[in-house]
Amino acid sequence: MAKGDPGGTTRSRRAAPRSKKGATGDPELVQLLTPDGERIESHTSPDGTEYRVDFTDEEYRGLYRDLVLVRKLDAEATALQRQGELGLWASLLGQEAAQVGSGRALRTQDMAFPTYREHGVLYCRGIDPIMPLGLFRGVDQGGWDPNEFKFNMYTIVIGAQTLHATGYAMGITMDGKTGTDDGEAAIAYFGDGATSQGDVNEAFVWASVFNAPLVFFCQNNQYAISEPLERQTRVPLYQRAAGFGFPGVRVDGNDVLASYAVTRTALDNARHGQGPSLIEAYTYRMGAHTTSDDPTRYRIASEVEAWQAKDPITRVKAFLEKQQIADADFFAEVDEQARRESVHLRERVLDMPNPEPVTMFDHVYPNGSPLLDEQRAQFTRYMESFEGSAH
Ligand SMILES: Cc1ncc(C[n+]2csc(CCOP(=O)(O)OP(=O)(O)O)c2C)c(N)n1
Ligand SMILES: [Mg+2]
Repeated sequence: MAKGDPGGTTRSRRAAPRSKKGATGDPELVQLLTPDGERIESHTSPDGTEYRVDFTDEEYRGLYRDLVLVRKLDAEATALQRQGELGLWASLLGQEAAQVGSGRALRTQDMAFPTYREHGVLYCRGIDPIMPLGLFRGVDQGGWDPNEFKFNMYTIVIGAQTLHATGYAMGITMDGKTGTDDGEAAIAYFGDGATSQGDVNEAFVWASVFNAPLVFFCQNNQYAISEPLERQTRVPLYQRAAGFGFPGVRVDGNDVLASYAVTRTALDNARHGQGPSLIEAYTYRMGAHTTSDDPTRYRIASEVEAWQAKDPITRVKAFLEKQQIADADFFAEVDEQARRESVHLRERVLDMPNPEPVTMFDHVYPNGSPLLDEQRAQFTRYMESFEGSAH
């Protein structure tokens, strides 16, 4: 899908085939596309907010392409780690719709603060998907410019980025950049486990009382490594927002259309000066926490199978087929593009040069420091001490 303003233009649109209200039987869960690929025209939340999307056929096909590409690139990264080419990989498998839906809902001026798993959002921001692989191969620090792409560096410290995002969003207000259609907003990604962190709760307080233009986007993938959701909360996560004084909404995180709709609404509310909100994208981590984890130790196969039936890509494909928006040639062409891009990704990873060890002192401070210079010199002498030896 091209970067820009999908769902908000006036080109010819495909109306939702039929209205199918309350398909999940859960009025609190925003869903616009069922697991079977049925379109739900709109969803009205208990607070009266109506969610709907209005995409052209081309835009629907674009979302499908995004989903397939990010899944394929992610699978390639997992394979590279298994072959010893990456130190670690945190797979997004199962979370593609939450990431592509929210990522495409961002407007160009919006700033995103990711965790370590947001490869799909990174892709939507127009960043070369090779970038995080350098980080996980241990040959660079990530390498993209957060200001250029409006996508901050990956953050491994659980929840810390919600504070960074809150400070950034408060800055947007101080700069007077809210209140209009082209105002700015920020979005902070985090997981279900992160909601137990002090940082996240402090971010909620600050964003609330300063009315910061910020969307808290929680991907509830049901686990924090091996800890299941019931060890984090006794109430649905989106309801936590009420205690902090801002709205919360739960969306089907395996539904790319609903994820797009709720994020677009929340960001637009924020940019118009209506303050923060919390989105709980209800989803599932289909794979391991990272390549260092073995999920068979703490969850049963039937649970994984139940979520396989809610796969975020299968339902878009079913919809495109049923509505004759895409044919077999289109699906084959997308698969071929995904194959080509993953081969290209692999080739570029294998070509990554190993950095000189001494370069770890670069980029610590913009203008260096005397202490750092001293450490670099000491390290250089240490490395030189090995020259000519067998070690
Ligand atoms: C402050 C901090 N504590 C602990 C960890 C170790 N750790 C890494 S990932 C993780 C679980 C995070 O779970 P969640 O927030 O649900 O995100 P998910 O990985 O499921 O996307 C933990 C505890 C860490 N990185 N940072
Ligand atoms: Mg989690």
